[in-house]
Amino acid sequence: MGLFDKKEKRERKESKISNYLDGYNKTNKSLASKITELFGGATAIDDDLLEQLLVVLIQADVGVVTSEKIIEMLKTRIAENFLTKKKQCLKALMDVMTEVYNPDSVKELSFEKGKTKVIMMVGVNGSGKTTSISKIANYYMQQGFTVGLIAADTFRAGAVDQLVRWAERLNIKCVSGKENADPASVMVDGCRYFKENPVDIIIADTAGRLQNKKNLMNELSKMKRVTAREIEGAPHEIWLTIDATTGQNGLSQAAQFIEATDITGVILTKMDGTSKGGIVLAIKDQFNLPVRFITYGEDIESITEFWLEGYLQTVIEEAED
Ligand SMILES: Nc1nc2c(ncn2[C@@H]2O[C@H](COP(=O)(O)OP(=O)(O)O)[C@@H](O)[C@H]2O)c(=O)[nH]1
Ligand SMILES: [Mg+2]
Repeated sequence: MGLFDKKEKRERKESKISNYLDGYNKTNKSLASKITELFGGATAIDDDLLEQLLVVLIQADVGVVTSEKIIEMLKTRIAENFLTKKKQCLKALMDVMTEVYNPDSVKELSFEKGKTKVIMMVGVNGSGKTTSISKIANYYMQQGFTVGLIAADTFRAGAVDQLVRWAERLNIKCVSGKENADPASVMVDGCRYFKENPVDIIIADTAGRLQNKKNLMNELSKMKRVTAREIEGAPHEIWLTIDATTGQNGLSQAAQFIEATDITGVILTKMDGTSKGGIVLAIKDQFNLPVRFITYGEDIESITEFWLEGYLQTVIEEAED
């Protein structure tokens, strides 16, 4: 890697963090302020404080299991290192959250110019698949990638049109079938079109029907199978949209998708509508899935790549000793 590449990579990383913070600051950061408030009012690092911290985490959608795990780990660190200052304890909390998220287990996304990769977007209806596809397309186009779309959500009236309109605005190709067409056949058409007219990233919309798990599983595996037949190694990513405002409920719906297919990452949507950013930790700890992007508005720019350091910086603000 040349010197220039390194510099470019570092700059990209820095701009990613600042975008992340900008994006996240648009949400109302209540987890952070609750933690700050809790520590601000505490007189000592004791069981009582940790008990209250547990409640704060659970209320912020970290989930009972993951929250209890965090508190246990924190207790051990406090005891082993004789931590008595609030600042030390907050630092330990940040370390524990990092350990729970386990960033080393997350492989970096690798899109390459001139090498077609396919992203399949799945998720419950209304969770933000179509909107996120447009945002992600725009995001990668700004980085110089070429992007094409496949509108394979043929079950819902208007879903195809919605994506086609976005593609027009972005001035990119969207391969679509008629409403009620077999989604797998639209997928095949799309892959074939982009084999003739290559792009770096193909993003495919799918139907989010959740009639029953068997049905969902069959449909998603068919989509996967036909895509793999057309493009080697595809789909390279299967991203699941989770509406952050639905909290633990959203997680149990997400679980059905996770059981139905090989999800590789999560797009956490509608972060502007919730103060409960803790869901990020629950998703990673419970499903071992990284959050790849968060979205925070209806505007096409309201998206940012997920960045653990940025996230934790917003969760744990500086507290006075
Ligand atoms: N406030 C907010 N609304 C969003 C966000 N993402 C999507 N939406 C809205 O959520 C609704 C459903 O989104 P859509 O992309 O159609 O969901 P799909 O059914 O999964 O494809 C639409 O009204 C979107 O404008 C977001 O990040 N913030
Ligand atoms: Mg849709």
